[in-house]
Amino acid sequence: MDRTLVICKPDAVERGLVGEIISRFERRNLKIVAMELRQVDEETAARHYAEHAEKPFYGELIEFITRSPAVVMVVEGPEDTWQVVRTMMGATNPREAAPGTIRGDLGILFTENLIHGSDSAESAAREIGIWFPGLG
Ligand code: IDP
Ligand code: MG
Repeated sequence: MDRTLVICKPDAVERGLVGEIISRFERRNLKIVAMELRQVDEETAARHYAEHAEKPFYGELIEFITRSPAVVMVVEGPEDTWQVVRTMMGATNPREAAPGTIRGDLGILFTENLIHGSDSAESAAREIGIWFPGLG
């Protein structure tokens, strides 16, 4: 089996869309193998988004991801789960996200785009290690 990290960002929790997002994974026959509602601290946010530290939107991104609780989870499927989840998420900018995707159906803002999913197998391993260090 193959795992990826997903975060239902604070806007998803605030708007009550976590159930909708989880339902989509369940209907796709992906399994949730770890899940926690968590107030993200600045240090964890900085580790998670290290690749964006120099980007102009970084400050806004950290402020957003730490503003209220997020639901962090590990999702499992048969193979390339990160890719399946990314396809279900849609484009980063919800304005460009296709209808039928999570962002394309539910979102409209760039920073507040509801969901994070690892962007490669390597990212998935790194991010699962950050958020669920105890997970074998
Ligand atoms: P991803 O979440 O689709 O992998 P990344 O490029 O890794 O997209 O960016 C991380 C997050 O930073 C995005 O999900 C979004 O919340 C935010 N973000 C990315 N680019 C921009 C931008 O140009 N303006 C505002 N926010 C952005
Ligand atoms: Mg990314």
